[in-house]
Amino acid sequence: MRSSALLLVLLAVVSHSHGKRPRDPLNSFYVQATVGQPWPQPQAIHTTPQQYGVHPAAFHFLVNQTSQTCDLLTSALDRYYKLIFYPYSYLNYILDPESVIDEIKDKPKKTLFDLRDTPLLKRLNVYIQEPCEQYPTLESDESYTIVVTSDSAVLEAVSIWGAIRGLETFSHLIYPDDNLGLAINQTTIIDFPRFQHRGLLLDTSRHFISIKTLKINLEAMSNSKMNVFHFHIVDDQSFPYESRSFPDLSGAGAYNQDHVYSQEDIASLIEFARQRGIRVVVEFDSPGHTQSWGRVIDILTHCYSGGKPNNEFGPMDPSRNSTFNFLKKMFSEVATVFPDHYVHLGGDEVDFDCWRSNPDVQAFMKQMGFGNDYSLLEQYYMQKVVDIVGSTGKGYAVWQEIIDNNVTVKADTVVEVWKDPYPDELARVTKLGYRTLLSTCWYLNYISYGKDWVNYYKCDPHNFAGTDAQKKLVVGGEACMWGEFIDATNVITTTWPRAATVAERLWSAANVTDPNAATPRLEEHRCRYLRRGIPAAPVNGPSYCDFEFN
Ligand code: CP6
Repeated sequence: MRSSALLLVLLAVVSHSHGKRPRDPLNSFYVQATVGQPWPQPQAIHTTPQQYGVHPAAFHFLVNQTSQTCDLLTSALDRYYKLIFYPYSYLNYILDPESVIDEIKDKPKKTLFDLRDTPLLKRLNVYIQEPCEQYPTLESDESYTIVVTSDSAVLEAVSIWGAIRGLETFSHLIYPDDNLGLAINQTTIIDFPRFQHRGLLLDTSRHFISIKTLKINLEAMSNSKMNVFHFHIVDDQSFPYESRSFPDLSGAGAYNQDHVYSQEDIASLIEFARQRGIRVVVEFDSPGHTQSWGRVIDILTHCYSGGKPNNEFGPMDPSRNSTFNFLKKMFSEVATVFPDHYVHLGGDEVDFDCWRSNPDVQAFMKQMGFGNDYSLLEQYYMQKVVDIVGSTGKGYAVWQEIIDNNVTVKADTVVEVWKDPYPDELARVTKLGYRTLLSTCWYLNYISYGKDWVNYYKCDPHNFAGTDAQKKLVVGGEACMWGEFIDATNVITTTWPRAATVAERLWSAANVTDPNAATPRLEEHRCRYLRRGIPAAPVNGPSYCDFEFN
């Protein structure tokens, strides 16, 4: 960033920084939250005990005269103003912008008259260096600095995305205070992410999740600076994506016609994500995990037993041209509907038994000289799919099996590691020169008693033997919430704040690893979620929030 000298000075003092502490640090029977501390931990933060009052009638955002600006910035400023001063009304407002802010419930407890002898923070000056991009990308710059001194604060960023991250941090610095209503301490922050890809996977095939709940999840992601929504939209059990070219896919493949995402739904979700600097990377997993696709279109392998088709179906049928003609149409549509450069092509857990049983597939294997090695057939299928998707101009992400089975993919392919032992796999994938993502240790769908987040917190994507060049190929990671036991009743409470601990691992410096130091801040973060209307579950054992969820 602009002032690396300042960064060094700040890093030198970061260990002395003293935000507000819990009120009763001696009580060890329950966990107490910090006050005004951001989550995830910034790269460098220095605060002093000097407090300023923050009042809705005295404070405003200002875009610097020489700053770049755009609709993304003006709407972010509007949102953060409401989030800071009217947190109880905020979620309703963003889900339905026509709804009115309930100022009676949210009315500030202090008047400006009460605060007449208090130093007040009057403005945050926002400055963005570069013209806004339309959509965030893997390469986006999310760095920012915040300086809160006197009655003015300054937020500087290279890009709109950095400004959005900085506004989130700014909102964490402001805390409810008995004397001042809302307060902020004198603070300097220099911040940037350790990893570029900080994702969360939700699975909408095993259980449908409404657009409203997906938006609440996106809001929760932006509160923890996560920036990729991995939309595992279809799978064996259901096909809720309403395709323009193949409407019958959801017609027969969805659980029912209320359990479908229309093109408008998808567009509104992508826009909601864009406003928060979140990429939507959609996954159309194949050749396995495609049973729901096969209910109306004849693209799956017909399985045989005793020399006859047995009415069961396997993975996509690579022996028929019609399969690939279908995929060409399907993926060229997907390329236009989802603006992100990347599409996730899946490729995991392909079962060879059905392929083995089918005489046409057997003949094809012979014709291609694959012998009995069905991983060569998988390789052949995947090669065709990546070429099809590559020709639409898109890049792609795949699950690790694709590389394990020696498929050659484009140099910008992102390989997602999900199996143990993950250090070996990260070493293997990066040795081949591919970019990679870690998800193995962040399978949030495993639910257990106790502080399971400590294990997420300890896991690190650089925890493998490799050169610096290999480490640079790790672009980040993803928390995965598979949907077998998850729907709108529990997706938010089960994902949050557990995913936030992954978010801190992926954003904060490599040496931010102490779960004991993180605990009071995580407690504050969870209480902040509640205050903002997001039902994040308790994860630290006994505790309370000043604002409990009702
Ligand atoms: N569905 C798909 C799944 C899983 C995967 N792919 C999965 C496997 C093991 C666990 C959780 C989820 N349900 N399509 C693996 C990438 Cl523990």
